[in-house]
Amino acid sequence: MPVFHNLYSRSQLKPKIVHIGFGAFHRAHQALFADELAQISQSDWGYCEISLLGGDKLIENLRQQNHIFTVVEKGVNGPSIKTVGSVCESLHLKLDGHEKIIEKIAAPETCIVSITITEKGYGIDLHSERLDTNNPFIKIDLDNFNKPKSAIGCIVQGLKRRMERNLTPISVMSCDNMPENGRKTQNAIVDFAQIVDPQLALWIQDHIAFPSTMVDRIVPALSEEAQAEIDSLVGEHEPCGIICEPFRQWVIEDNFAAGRPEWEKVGVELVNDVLPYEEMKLRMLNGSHSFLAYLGYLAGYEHISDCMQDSEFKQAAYNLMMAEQAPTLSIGQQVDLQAYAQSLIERYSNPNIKHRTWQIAMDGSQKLPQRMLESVSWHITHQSEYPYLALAIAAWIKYVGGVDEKGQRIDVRDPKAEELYNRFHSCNNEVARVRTLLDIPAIFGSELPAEYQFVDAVTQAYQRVELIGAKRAVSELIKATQNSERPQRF
Ligand code: NAI
Ligand code: CS2
Repeated sequence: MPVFHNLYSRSQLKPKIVHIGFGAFHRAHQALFADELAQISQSDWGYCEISLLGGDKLIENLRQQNHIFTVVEKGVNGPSIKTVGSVCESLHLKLDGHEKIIEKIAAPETCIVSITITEKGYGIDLHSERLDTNNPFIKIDLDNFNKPKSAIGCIVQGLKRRMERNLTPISVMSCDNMPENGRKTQNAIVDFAQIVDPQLALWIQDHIAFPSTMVDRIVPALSEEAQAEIDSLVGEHEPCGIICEPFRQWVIEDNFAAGRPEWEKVGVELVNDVLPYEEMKLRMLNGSHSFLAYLGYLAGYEHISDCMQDSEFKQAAYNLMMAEQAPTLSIGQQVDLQAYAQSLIERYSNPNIKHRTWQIAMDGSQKLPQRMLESVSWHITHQSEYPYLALAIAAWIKYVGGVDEKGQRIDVRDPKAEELYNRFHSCNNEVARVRTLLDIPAIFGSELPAEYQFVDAVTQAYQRVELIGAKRAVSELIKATQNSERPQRF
């Protein structure tokens, strides 16, 4: 059990933030910020953790450790060990049932419900940006609203009780990697409420705040090797520990209905408009991450840091950021994007962070729009070229076909995995295969697949990947673009 030796008394904390999604990221990010704030102030902002799907063993272990856990930050010069004490309570759907979870959201002392449940957890159609009522989790909850199992269903039920009991309105804050994550969360919740109780939908719209956030810290899923390393650093088995990089960033829209922690005291940026930061991070960081994930996986690189050992992959990631993502961003006046790209390459190169390309490749159907397709649309409007984005989309197509370059099966994890596989294997030629994968409105919308040049660019890139493999396709693209006016140095 980790020994708590931080500077504050944990009894000062109240579970004023209810967090849904006690995964790797939350532990190394929001929970750590709250801990550091309590160390330097009289902050009483503690967490009640809620997990709805999987992770019941983790919650049991957390309870056995009095909700204290370890975060290990690993830079290039070795680890720094932090003990986090900001969590006061925990609930799990399987262990505690839905009623306790709903009551926690409705509790008078709850001020903020925050969320990290992955992009797919919201049940939003990425193109209409509204609730997808055919999403299996949402459908079940709409049919049985009194016993919700999804995050959206639980929050709506909790807010309903707050309205009925005339309690203070609260804030619901997404910390997932989606642009305008506040507005999307609001859409999902209001659309759900509109179906079950239109009066509640109006109350939510009028009273609940949905601040948007930009969140950043690379926190790989825990491997057996990482677990052994944590245990050895802590001196005993620490099943709730997690390893992450030293860098972290959190930009929050300062829009709260029932107060908020003084996060600015621990380096959080509170701003009026988060969208420019979200777009910068999602396109520069997550866009290049997905590029490296699909091409790197196909080229046989297990980790992002392995990709960085290949000078051409490193150059390609930088070229993608500077030539095809940076020009699409409105934040370029305020932020030195070249320095930002450079810092991302340094973070990816950290040999002590083992971030699997396979992990990042997961859920591509939920990630491509904000990471790549918005940029493609920008280039089409501005009549500029986007060969790195086209190559990344082509590599995604090859990847979701489920067979790698050596003929081995790929374990494709995606809510649309079956549909993607079936579409891929229903075609016996490359042109038709690209066409049928781009013709998925929930991913590509209706405008992009109608752009002849887009379809052609992806088809040609896909044919190159099939013919010469991912590694050579990257190498040839570097050569083909090195004499253009694109920045070549990092
Ligand atoms: P994780 O797999 O460790 O945790 C995911 C959590 O989401 C789990 O608690 C799981 O129960 C919950 N969840 C998944 N699907 C759900 C659903 N349909 N309904 C309700 N809960 C669901 O993943 P991790 O690393 O914590 O990442 C989660 C999200 O955090 C990412 O998808 C991303 O949006 C955001 N994030 C992650 C970063 C990272 O480096 N790991 C960095 C920045 C943001
Ligand atoms: C990654 C992100 O898994 C992924 O898709 O691109 O989780 C990435 O590590 C974080 O956004 C970094 O902040």
